[in-house]
Amino acid sequence: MLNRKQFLKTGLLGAIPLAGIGCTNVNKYTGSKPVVIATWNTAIKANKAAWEILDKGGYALDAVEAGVRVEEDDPKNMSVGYGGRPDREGNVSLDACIMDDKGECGAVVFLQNYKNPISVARKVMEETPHIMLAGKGAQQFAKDQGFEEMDLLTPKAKEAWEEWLKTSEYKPVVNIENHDTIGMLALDLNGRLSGACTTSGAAWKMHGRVGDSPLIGAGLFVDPEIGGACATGLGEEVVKTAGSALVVEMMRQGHSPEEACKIAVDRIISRNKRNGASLKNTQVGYLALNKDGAFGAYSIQKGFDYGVYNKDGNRIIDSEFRI
Ligand code: SD4
Repeated sequence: MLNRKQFLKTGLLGAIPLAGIGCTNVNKYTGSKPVVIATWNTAIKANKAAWEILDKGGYALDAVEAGVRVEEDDPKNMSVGYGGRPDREGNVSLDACIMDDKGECGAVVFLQNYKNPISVARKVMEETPHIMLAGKGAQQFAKDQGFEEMDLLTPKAKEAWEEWLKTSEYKPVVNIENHDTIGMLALDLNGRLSGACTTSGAAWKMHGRVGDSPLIGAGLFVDPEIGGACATGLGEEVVKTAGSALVVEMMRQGHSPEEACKIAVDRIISRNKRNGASLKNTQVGYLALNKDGAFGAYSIQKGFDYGVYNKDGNRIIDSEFRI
């Protein structure tokens, strides 16, 4: 699918049927289902796993869980699951949340020693009266649910941490140390929307720090009637502006997924501007998918990309950006 800029560049805009013409700021392109989208270029593998479920008519919730698990299991992805970069003290702690087509949700924060927080989050949603479990309680719950306990610190992540210890400076690097958290949104053939977001959080974070990724409304939000959104990048900025909920609300008001993401990015920019703060070293990227299967993205800085798998195949798209 072409994004808005590509439409404008190729002069195809006039030929494409637009929904909501006549209403200001409405710029919604026709989507298709099933479709899955996910943050960063690691999404190719993750989206493939999700697509295998969607293509058979499977459930969007199963698709997003299976999709993001691919990255949780992969030690090469150092922002998620097994092999994730540790905190300043050398501990790997994971955060994740999941949301289904009924608006139900589950989350785990500061989970240690279990590599698939997304599946633990799903169990929280399905097996408990709660939404979120943290720390030792989440760990105990994972154990009780039969998840396998393991050491998540790989030699490569340990080496990177030891290197960092030489300076011990907490200076997140745009698109590098906050890279590769996976947020995924899927719409299945039956029109069911679901989303998942999972991360090891900001590299070299303080022990106990939790970011946006497991927070419903910040790192992920799904309104089955409207669409879903997820975030990646410096979580503190996303939380301060209730990022993913804001994106969904903007879609509710008639904005296209890309426009909705742009508004949420602009909110971060204007907040920082008001406070005289620089965003030079800050990246945040949003992804959005509406209930028609149209999608879009927007980031603060250049360098954010995302994967889409729909009837047109599995590919990576560069996000539009502000700076
Ligand atoms: C966090 N948002 O914990 C996450 C980090 C991230 O790609 O997105 N990394 O702040």
